[in-house]
Amino acid sequence: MATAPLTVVKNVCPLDCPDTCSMVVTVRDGVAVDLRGDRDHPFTRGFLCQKMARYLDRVYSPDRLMHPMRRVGPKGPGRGRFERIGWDEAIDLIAERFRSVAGSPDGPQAILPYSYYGTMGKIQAESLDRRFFHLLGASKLDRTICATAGGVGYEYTMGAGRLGADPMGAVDCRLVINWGSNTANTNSHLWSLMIEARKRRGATIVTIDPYRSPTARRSDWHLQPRPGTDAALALGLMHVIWRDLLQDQDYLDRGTVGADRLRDRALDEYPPDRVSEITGVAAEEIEALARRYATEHPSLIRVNYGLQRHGGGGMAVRTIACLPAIVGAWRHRGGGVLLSTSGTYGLNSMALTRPDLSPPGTRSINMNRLGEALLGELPGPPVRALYVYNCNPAAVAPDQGKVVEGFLREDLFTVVHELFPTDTVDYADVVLPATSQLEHEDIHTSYGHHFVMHNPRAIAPMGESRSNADVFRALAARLGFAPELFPDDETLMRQALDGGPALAGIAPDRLKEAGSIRLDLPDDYRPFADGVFPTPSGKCELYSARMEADGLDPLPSFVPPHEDPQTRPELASRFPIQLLSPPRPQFLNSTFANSESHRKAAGDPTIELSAEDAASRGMAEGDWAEVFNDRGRFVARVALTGAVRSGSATSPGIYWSRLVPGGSGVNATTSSALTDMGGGATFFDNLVQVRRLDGPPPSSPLDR
Ligand SMILES: Nc1nc2c(c(=O)[nH]1)N[C@H]1C(S)=C(S)[C@@H](COP(=O)(O)OP(=O)(O)OC[C@H]3O[C@@H](n4cnc5c(=O)[nH]c(N)nc54)[C@H](O)[C@@H]3O)O[C@H]1N2
Ligand SMILES: Nc1nc2c(c(=O)[nH]1)N[C@H]1C(S)=C(S)[C@@H](COP(=O)(O)OP(=O)(O)OC[C@H]3O[C@@H](n4cnc5c(=O)[nH]c(N)nc54)[C@H](O)[C@@H]3O)O[C@H]1N2
Ligand SMILES: [Mo]
Repeated sequence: MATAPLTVVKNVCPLDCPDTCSMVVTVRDGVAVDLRGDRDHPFTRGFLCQKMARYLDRVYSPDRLMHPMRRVGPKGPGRGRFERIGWDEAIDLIAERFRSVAGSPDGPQAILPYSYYGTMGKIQAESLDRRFFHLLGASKLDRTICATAGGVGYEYTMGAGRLGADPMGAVDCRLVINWGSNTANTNSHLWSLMIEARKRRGATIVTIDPYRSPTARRSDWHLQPRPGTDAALALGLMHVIWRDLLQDQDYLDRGTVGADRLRDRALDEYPPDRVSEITGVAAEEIEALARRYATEHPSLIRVNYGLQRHGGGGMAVRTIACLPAIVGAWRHRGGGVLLSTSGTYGLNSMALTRPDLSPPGTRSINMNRLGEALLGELPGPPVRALYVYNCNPAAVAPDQGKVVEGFLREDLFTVVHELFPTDTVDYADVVLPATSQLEHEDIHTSYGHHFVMHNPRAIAPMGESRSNADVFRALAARLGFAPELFPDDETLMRQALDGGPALAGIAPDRLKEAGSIRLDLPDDYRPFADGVFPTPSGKCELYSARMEADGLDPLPSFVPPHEDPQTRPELASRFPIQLLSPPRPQFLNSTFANSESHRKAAGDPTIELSAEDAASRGMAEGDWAEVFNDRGRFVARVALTGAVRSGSATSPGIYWSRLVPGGSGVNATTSSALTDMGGGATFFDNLVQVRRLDGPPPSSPLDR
């Protein structure tokens, strides 16, 4: 905490974003008065995104939750339903309820923790919370809402889910492909390196996205496939590369297994004409991109999350991950594919989270099936107590109608630890106030660069707020758990950093002093330049025996979306529009969607339609429309941006239901069906119908 009247500290952006920025914060008399991007940090390079530039508004927002509360009114949105209580009473209420559920015939597995990455900090997001729920014997949560489909597909191929090209090397590239990646918004510091590559090396920036996203608009070349058809597109590229003998045969021979079998499949089954039919991308474009990809080096494919959120998302990422090996892109500085860098760290997450403390045989619940879990549709005991932190599931989880129906259960005991009165807080029995990133200590890794970072506490906690780790210490003490398993932050930091070779020499003291330290990696980091991969065969597995053993196609193939108009014509006759719902640049998932300035910049919820689809429904720009399917509905304003093809639509999110007309968000229509691998979410695999709303839009829940 600041003792001198004026201090300058370096904090770390807590958001779930690959950039993990270093922020310079000025504190005067204990109050943070300025916050900006760190000029000295090699990846942050002096700028913050439009969301975080106003983080101080969030820290000092009058809407912050300032003290614990318990529910006195009915569950659901509406004012005056909570009353203030003290921390002791709150901890007592939770401990008592956990004890009684654990001691009942349903047992401790009727308790479910539910969290994601409201903060990415290791201490606040995955340390004492895990230990606490393991010791309690609670159900485990499979954290699948974001990255597991592609992570598993990539891992089968490469042997590690989160090792890839060095993002800093993007500046050296001559060809950059944003594949299902809205890089300009969701990874803006990598985008700035891509722009620099364009300036310095004349790099061509390509974007592959069914939506003409801000990134696509600013690229040199935009390919616009039908949603969920990326694996077919990648196989079409392979067809052309092998047909025209453009492959890097030396790299294929040394660094891969199964090249001949993959070549045969690509040549036999994925000629450009057929791929064009599946994807809607012209055969000439497929030919042209294949030729450029095979011959222009260094080339980077930034494969991100957009294409993973479909039924075949795992296979799509696996297929794309094969491409650099076929053309030898890994040889070059900056070349290859980048999904995530987080596997480079080797942080000791076992020591932090202690999975050994969980009783053997404890069930795991897939977080994408929260609705089913709360409505008793999954095997095992019912969920009777839920503890939510770092997450806003009432807004972000799929099949919102089901999730809300579950949350409304009178017999469900729900705790929500939050900074703000979110949609999820509306259903809480006990609300706990959380600290912001300036108010607690943490350490950070990143999934988009290679620095380890320390976040000091810069100001005192606002009101009575407490950090996640502090609350678990208090709960553990009340339940009589061994205190040595709930040590101070310093000890946790030391345990986490006692990890793999890339962390050599990075101890808490040195990290605190430096703020940010690059992992012990060569300057010219090229993880697979020599064709050696951490797979069972030691090579890039174009053919995967492990996939075969797991009952999957061992070769890359096209797995259509669950709700694909080509393969589900009967469904598409009722719901003809494929709806994508990626985040808006002003929001971070649902974070900031309650902030006045961010909401003003974002405007009302919109649905972007093609002019043709709008006209055939009698809709014009700005009209309110109802978007619906068998799962649910939401309302949004029609926007004719020219950014989508007929038959698809985009509704950027994620708005809070309690703050929008109609009281539900885009996730009222999304499905809790899972991906082919990794149990991932299929948010963008979503057929809907759209109709014009006559008259004014319905009121929002808080207007009632
Ligand atoms: N501003 C901002 N930044 C963020 C976030 C945020 O909410 N706001 N969220 C953070 C988080 S948690 C994550 S996981 C990342 C996500 O980062 P990105 O992966 O960039 O995420 P999206 O914007 O969801 O999807 C990227 C693009 O994929 C497209 N897409 C959808 N379906 C398909 C498809 O079938 N094929 C192809 N080729 N493209 C498709 C979408 O139209 C979208 O433009 O961003 C992080 N950064
Ligand atoms: N339709 C659709 N749905 C999506 C997506 C999409 O693109 N389309 N994106 C998906 C993706 S990629 C993701 S990652 C998920 C993200 O879903 P969430 O992880 O729920 O992310 P946020 O909406 O940012 O909510 C995080 C919450 O954590 C709180 N928080 C922040 N710091 C702390 C802290 O220190 N302690 C506590 N207790 N709370 C804290 C914030 O106030 C915020 O309300 O959403 C998914 N949902
Ligand atoms: Mo995410």
